[in-house]
Amino acid sequence: MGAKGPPDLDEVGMKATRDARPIHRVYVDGFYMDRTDVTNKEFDSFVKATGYVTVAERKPRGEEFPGAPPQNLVAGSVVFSPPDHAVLLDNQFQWWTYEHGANWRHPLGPKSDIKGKDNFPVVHIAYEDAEAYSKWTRKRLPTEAEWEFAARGGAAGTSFVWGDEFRPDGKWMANTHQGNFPNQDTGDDGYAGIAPVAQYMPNAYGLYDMAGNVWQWTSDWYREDYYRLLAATHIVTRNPQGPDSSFDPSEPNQSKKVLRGGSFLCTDQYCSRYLVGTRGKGEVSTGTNHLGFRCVMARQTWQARSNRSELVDEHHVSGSAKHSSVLLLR
Ligand SMILES: [Ca+2]
Ligand SMILES: [Cu+2]
Repeated sequence: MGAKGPPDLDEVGMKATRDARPIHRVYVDGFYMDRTDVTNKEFDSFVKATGYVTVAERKPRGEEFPGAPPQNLVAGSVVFSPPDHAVLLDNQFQWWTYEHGANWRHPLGPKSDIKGKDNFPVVHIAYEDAEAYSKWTRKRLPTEAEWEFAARGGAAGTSFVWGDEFRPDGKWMANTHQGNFPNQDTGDDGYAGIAPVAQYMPNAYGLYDMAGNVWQWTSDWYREDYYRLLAATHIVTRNPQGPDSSFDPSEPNQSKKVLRGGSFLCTDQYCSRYLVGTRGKGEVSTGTNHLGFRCVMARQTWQARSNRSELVDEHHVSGSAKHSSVLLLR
């Protein structure tokens, strides 16, 4: 696991590969993974069946935010709201706003909706929302290692989930950001902002959007030094589950899980997180309009559930995660 990148990457924006080193081997057992991110339509079925209310739709409780004036305790979520002019990339609050009334049904705020967007990834999903959905489908969230293994599609050490060239034959392979970040999104790749799922080529395992479009939750706690700790053991960890707790030196009081994949906002001007192996992080109760998820299922669970023994599309893979196989849910 981990990411390589051009050496000057360390000097740009968010320093994409600093917490993704050293590159080290891990082992993961075979599993099934959703081909796409969970869509609005799928999430809607869950909400209809269970009456589930997402974190962004709940009024924040005073006890959780001692000292906050009551008028500030309003349900909402974080929305990308770019300035109309170029800004220094030193403060993300220039382009992120807490928007009252923003949630999965209203991704850009109360005046927006998801009509006609059934096949868009669901967004404004906090970690517990993603977990609740996973349980309802009798799946679970992937570990960070499972996610990266699946994303690499059987190729070890490439820069992107599709290979080493960002645009092979001039083709766009993922929904990322073009134009000047953050104030201008030219949509050269076909989409300014979010795209429906599965608009670009899948990776070699048949998984769509494992780079770009929306970030995806994993079940691992985020620690900046986790790869150094794992690598220092000098053993190939089997099915790593992440550290026991979260620690992000830049925001030490927040509990964060690892995010993977990058989003429609990723650009080499700032975060470059469409590079496979790079890591993101998200505070567990905070959703945004560029964060979604997909689920996995253990091989045994799938077999028991589908009541059949033959495996669909099994790949035996060498490379960074030897002996493993990824099994795709269709
Ligand atoms: Ca785009
Ligand atoms: Cu990004």
